[in-house]
Amino acid sequence: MDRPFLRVPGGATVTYGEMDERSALAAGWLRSLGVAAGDRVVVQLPKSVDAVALYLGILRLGAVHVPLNTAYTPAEVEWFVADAEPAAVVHDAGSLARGLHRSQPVGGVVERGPEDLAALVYTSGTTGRPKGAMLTHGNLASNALTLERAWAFQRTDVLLHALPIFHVHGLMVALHTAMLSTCEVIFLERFDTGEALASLPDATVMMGVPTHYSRLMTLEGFDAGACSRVRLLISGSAPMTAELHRAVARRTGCRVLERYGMSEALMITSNPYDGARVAGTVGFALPGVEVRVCDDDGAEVVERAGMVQVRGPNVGPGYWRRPDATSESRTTDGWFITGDVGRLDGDGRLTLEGRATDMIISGGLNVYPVEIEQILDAHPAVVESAVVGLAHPDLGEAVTAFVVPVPGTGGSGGGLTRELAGTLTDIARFKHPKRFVTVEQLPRNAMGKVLKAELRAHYADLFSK
Ligand code: MLC
Repeated sequence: MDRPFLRVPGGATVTYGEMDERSALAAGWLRSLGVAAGDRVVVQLPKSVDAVALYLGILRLGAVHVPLNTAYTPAEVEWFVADAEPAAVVHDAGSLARGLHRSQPVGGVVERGPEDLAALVYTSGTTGRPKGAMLTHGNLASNALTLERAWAFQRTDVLLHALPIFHVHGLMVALHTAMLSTCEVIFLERFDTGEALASLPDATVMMGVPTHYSRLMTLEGFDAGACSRVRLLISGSAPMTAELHRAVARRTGCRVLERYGMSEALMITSNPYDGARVAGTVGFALPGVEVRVCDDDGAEVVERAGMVQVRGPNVGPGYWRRPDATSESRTTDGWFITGDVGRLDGDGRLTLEGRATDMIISGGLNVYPVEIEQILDAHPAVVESAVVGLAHPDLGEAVTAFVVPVPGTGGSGGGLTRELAGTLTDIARFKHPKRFVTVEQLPRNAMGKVLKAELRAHYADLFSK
């Protein structure tokens, strides 16, 4: 197959045939390290052609891919490795390149069934203890086939890819769909706004998080001319405001197609390819996927807000070695409880209205407040803290820490903030609060529960001032 696959700016274009060869080398290298079918392989690598080859090599061997955000600290990685118990950890691009160079290719593919595990994707949780969302080959295959059709991918497409490949969006949504249609991918190492804009005129499809689009909007050149070949702009991983949706349409003539998904269930709903893409909504359940909204008593409701639940071949079997968390996330009749609050209209169009948990989505990355609060609360100058997401023009939501200092410690100004920031070195930088606000006390209800909604409402404009 000499069809172009990954076009790396300033580098060569890797064809599908070359990727096939490289992934066979990656499989050979892993096998020489003792990796066998069913084994986990933890991967923390910068985005590269080799990293894609490694992913495909892992699947080729029947092993399980465990991608980690490159921002995770050694302490975080240590935790994931202890939990996943991998046969190998790949974190050095140089070793990978050398490994590919000297290994014997493994031709063919170790056969796997639809129930077999293909990936573990770690997500944090409301307790601060991350969980590995298990995804099977059946999940990956069904979602990719569905998306290829739903978004009308063709081999003539050129996908602009500036997402990281350690999450389902960049890896499983973008690359799988591209590979199924054997289209070409402009493979940018990271999202640089200027580079993305410069690549756009060659692209027919772009997938991104809302921050990518809001950053493009800051450049005048992001207009109908730059999008002259574009047939589809797709957004996901975080809600796109109706305002941004309309602004992009005015500027480029393209109505962004917003879709909704999560690591545990891949893609769940999508605005239609042909049909109304309504700003502020995430569209309809994808073919083969069922979505329902239930009230607190578990009764299905329409035109009313409730908990979004999903069922279908896209939903993974649960959390790695966490039967407790797995059963908590399932209804007794087997639906996956997303944790998102939404409303279905009579036609089945879903609008998301919030979250049942206080999870924050910053620039398309999930952040769980408890993880940060536990560290801040342990500081001797802190009585207590509350971490919330506040509206942010670039990130959608920005992690913000409200801190009650111990009276008389003098801990109210920049000194305490700097000290607290210094205590967070064991967690990834993207989780660090963008602002610390010292307050005398936290708002509470009669039961003593901190009212985060009140903090969010009161400080709603903190980042727009
Ligand atoms: C980077 N930083 C962030 C951040 N990303 N802070 C908060 N939120 C984020 N998302 C911080 C870094 O810690 C650093 O801080 C500074 O910003 C510069 O780092 P950078 O790496 O140069 O940032 P940048 O390249 O600008 O990255 C921003 C971004 C990136 C929005 C382009 O985060 C991104 O690509 N996000 C997409 C994530 C994604 O793919 N999500 C999909 C999840 S799958 P300091 O302090 O060190 O200077 C999923 C399911 C689904 O959700 O439905 O898709």
